[in-house]
Amino acid sequence: MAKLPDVLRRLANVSNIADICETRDVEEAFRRGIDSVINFAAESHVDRSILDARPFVQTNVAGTQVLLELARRHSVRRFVQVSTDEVYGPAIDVNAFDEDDPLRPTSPYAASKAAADLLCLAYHKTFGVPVVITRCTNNYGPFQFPEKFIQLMITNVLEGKPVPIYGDGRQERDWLFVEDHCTALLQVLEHPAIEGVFNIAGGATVQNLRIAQIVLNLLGASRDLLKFVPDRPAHDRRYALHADRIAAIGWQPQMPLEAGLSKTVAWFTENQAWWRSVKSGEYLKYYSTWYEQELLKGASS
Ligand code: TDX
Repeated sequence: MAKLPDVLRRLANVSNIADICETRDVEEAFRRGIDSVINFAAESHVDRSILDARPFVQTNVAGTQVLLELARRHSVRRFVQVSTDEVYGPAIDVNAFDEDDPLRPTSPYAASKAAADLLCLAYHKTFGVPVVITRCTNNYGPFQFPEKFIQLMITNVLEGKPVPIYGDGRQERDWLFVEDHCTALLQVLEHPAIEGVFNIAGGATVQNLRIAQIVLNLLGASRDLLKFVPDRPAHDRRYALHADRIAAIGWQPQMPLEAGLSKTVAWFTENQAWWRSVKSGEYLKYYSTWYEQELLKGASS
């Protein structure tokens, strides 16, 4: 039997949970006495799901089912499914979504996360797996993969490259600092008696262009670096969540947006070796396929 650190190292190297199930590593980890699960594992980038939806279904849907099944068999104390505001679709005719609002995902990514949420609820109802689903708004902060908007922007500016802005740049997102998200998840994990769905929001819904301006100011860069590019297909105009339910169990975000952005810019400025190595190989292939081919196809059709 492999030692636990070996198993973790192997898990860290496998991007597809459905595949590792076949190696039985996950089952082995459960046998060693896991009492709770937080499922962070996901393919998470909307643009990549437009290029190829298959790994999103594999990891986000089939992978979640693997974990739910093992959680059921091993009678875990709690199963926290980390989901997303995107499952509700765009918040256009409402100020913000509540946990009981219908799911109307638009991208393949969002649809795969909605499917996983429904599987979790089904495992709760059918088998009594003690599931709690959390739906967070857009995360940002240190170590985030530089395909996401804020990190892509910071690293492109540091490389002297243009910053792609989709469409008119007036889409709105609510931004949640990663450490605030983690404290919310711990609260949900450790609470003695909860179930169901909890929205987690940063509380600041801001246009993309405003975020870009703050980041450019923090880096002392010119607005000329912004490059308006064709919009992402089916781009959700606005996300916003009510987070009263998690507030009622004692959580509030602590990080103001500008302070969080300043911390994030400082981290990426100081940790260039990390992101420069991430932005090589497969990343460069993805970047040119998406920004130099796919987006432009949409514009010319
Ligand atoms: O190059 C870009 N230019 C741009 O204008 C990128 C990558 C993004 N954008 C826009 C699209 C969105 O309006 O910025 C906004 C944020 O984009 P992303 O970082 O791709 O996030 P989003 O599509 O909002 O989805 C995110 O929030 C919910 C995460 O990627 C999901 O994993 C999470 O579930």
